[in-house]
Amino acid sequence: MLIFRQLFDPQSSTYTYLLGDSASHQAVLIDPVFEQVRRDAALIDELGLKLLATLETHVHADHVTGAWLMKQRTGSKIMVAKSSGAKGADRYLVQDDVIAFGGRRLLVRATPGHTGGCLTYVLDDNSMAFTGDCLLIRGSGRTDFQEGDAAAMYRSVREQIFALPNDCLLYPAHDYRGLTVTSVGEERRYNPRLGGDIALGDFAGYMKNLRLAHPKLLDVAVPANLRCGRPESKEGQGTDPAADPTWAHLRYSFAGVWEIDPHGLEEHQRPVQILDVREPDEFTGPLGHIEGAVLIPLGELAERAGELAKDRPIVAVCRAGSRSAQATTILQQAGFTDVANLNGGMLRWRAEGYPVEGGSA
Ligand SMILES: N[C@@H](CCC(=O)N[C@@H](CS)C(=O)NCC(=O)O)C(=O)O
Ligand SMILES: [Fe+2]
Repeated sequence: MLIFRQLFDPQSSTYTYLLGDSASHQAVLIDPVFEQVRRDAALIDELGLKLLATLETHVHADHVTGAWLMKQRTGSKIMVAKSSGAKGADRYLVQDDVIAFGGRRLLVRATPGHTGGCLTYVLDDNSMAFTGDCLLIRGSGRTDFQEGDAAAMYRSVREQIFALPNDCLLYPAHDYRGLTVTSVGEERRYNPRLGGDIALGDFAGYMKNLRLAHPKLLDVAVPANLRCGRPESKEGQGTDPAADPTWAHLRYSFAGVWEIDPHGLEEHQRPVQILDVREPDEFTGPLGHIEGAVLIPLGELAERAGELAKDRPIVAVCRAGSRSAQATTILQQAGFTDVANLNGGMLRWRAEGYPVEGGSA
C-alpha cells in the first residue's frame, strides 16, 4: 500500500509530499522546506518510515530546501535535476530516470519552463504526478526569472503532463489559494493559461503580463538551493532551526510537542522541575505522584507560571500525558524555553515501574 501525505509550509505556501511503501517502510520526500524539517522528520518517524531520499522538483526561488538538513538528520540522499545547476547532491536526475522506494517507483519527466531544471515525478501506476512549479492548479509557475521560458513550459505541460491519463491526480509545489490537488483531465479542459485550444502565442502573451512581484526570499533562496540547502558558512551550519534541545533526550512529535520518556526523566530528575498539572485530588489519589513534583492544576498554570524557576528545565506531568502537553504550550507562551511533556503521564510512569510517592500499589 502507498503511504501518502501532503504537508504545507504556510510561510511560502509550499507543499511537501511524503510517499512511502507500507511493506518495506521505505519513503521519499518531495520538496522539503528548511524550516519544516523537524516536523517532517517527526512524521516520518511516527509512521515508522525510513527516508531514502529527498527529491527536488526544481531550484526554488521563494524558500530554502530542507534537503541538506534532512540528510544530516536521517541520512537521506539528495536528488535534483542534472540540468538544475545545483551542487552537493547525491544523485543528478534526467528524463526517464527511476527512483525506487520499496516496491514503488517514481518516474522522472523533465518539464523545464519555470526553471531550466524543473522535473515532474510520476508514480509508477500513473495515478499521481508531482508537477513542481510547472503546472499549478488552474495556473502555472512564472517564467520571468531563473531560466524562465514560456515556450518551454508550454511544451512541458502539453507533451509531458497532459500526455498522462485524464484521471492522473496532479500535485503542485505551491498553491496560493489553499487548493490541494487537481487532475490532468480538468486542467486540460479548464486551465485558463494552458487548457483547451490555447496556443503557444496565447500562453506567452498571458505570461508576459503576469506582473508578479519577485519572491521576497529570491536572493537568499536561489544561492542556498544551488547548494541543496547547505548553509554557506561553518557558523551557519550551527543555525539549525531544527536543532534539538540538549538538556535531555527529547523527541519532537508531529503534534508539535517535545516529549520525554520515563527513562529520560529518571536520568535527569535532579536538575529538572517536575510540574504536575492534575487536580489536587488526583495528585494525592491512587496513582500517586513523582517525588519532588510541584502541583499547579492546568487551569491555574497561566496565572501561576511565575512560581516556577526559569533557569531549570520543566517536565510537565498529568494522568495520561495530554493535559501536560497543553501545559508545555502554556509554559512556552509564558517564556519558558526548556520544557517537555512526560510521555504517557503517570500511567506510563507507573506501568514501567518507576517510583511514586503516595498512591496505592
Ligand atoms: N509572494 C511570493 C511569490 C511567490 C512566487 O513568485 N512563486 C513562484 C514559484 S517559486 C510562482 O511561480 N508563482 C506563480 C504565481 O504566483 O502565480 C513570495 O514572495 O515568495
Ligand atoms: Fe519555484
